[in-house]
Amino acid sequence: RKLNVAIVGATGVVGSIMRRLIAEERGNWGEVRLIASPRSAGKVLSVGDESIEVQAISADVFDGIDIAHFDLPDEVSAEWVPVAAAKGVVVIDKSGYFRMDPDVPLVCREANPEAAAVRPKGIIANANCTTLALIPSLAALNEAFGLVSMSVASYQAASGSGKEGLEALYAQIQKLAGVDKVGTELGDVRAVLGEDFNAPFGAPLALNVVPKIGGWKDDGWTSEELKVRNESRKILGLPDLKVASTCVRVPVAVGHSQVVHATFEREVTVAEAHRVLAAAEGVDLVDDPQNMVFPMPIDSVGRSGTQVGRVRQSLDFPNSLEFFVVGDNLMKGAALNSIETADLVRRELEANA
Ligand code: 11C
Repeated sequence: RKLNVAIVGATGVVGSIMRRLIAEERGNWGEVRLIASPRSAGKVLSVGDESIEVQAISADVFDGIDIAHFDLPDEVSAEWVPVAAAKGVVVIDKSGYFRMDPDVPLVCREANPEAAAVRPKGIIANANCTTLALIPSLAALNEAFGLVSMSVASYQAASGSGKEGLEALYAQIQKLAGVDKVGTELGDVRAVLGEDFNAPFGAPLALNVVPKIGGWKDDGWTSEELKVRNESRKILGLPDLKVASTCVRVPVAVGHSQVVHATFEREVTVAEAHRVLAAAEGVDLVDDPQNMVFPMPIDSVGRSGTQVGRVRQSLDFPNSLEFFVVGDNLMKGAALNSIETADLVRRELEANA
């Protein structure tokens, strides 16, 4: 029989991409079930040309499901993921709640596909979108040259905060659009937007950058910065990898960009790095800067691969490379990675059936 799949959190911005991606591989699945909060129950959403009614989350709604993609806030996943897993469902969870649990694999197929098969709790975690944009290129470079440390700075899109973030950015742009020379006088952007526009980023985002993503943690770090460090170490299987990360929100709709300074066990030339990156799974090498060919978020929307370019051997650190990475935070950063992990599990379950 064909396996049955559920999308839990089907109504959000990632949920709509999940529905599109599942529609593209519809033939692999039996039933596709859409699940969301009781507020959204009864809505009818499309999966390709099928219309499917959204069901309210409950224990019974997981009956008969083989694999479930969860895209819910951490605290809601914490409650419902174990309920689904207890019913024998293999859960692929996009929240941050289970990622660092030693009994929950954190899977990115370009780095550790084998980890998907070892899931003592029946749960597989999907990493943070910023981490996932880095992993395909880092995994390939690590295998070739031995990654020792990395320092990253992110330029993250508003849609990392979901529908609310995207709508807030558009509303701010609209409000500022007709104001002559706005952004050239101290305080003028805040004065036009008013306090209401501080949500959800904590400050205006239009005509601005905000160096704070996620919650505050000890010693001035943000949760996002710690996720990049902890999750990269776990996925790459490098528990001692030295990582420095600063995460910044920029007024971009979709696509998380990152500047990476990565240090290897030996000297790495640009030609060597290009050769590895050009062959790497999940990486599009986009590196012809003289012709203005380099990764940019507006050119990465909807693409499956992560784009890598501006590769340079560091002038003062011969063992280090500088490069620029862009990944669609809703695709590889969320929906696509979950789909790819489900593909590994589906093949395994079908082979063992
Ligand atoms: C952002 N990366 O751009 C965050 C959103 O751990 O999955 C995703 C948070 C997470 O705001």
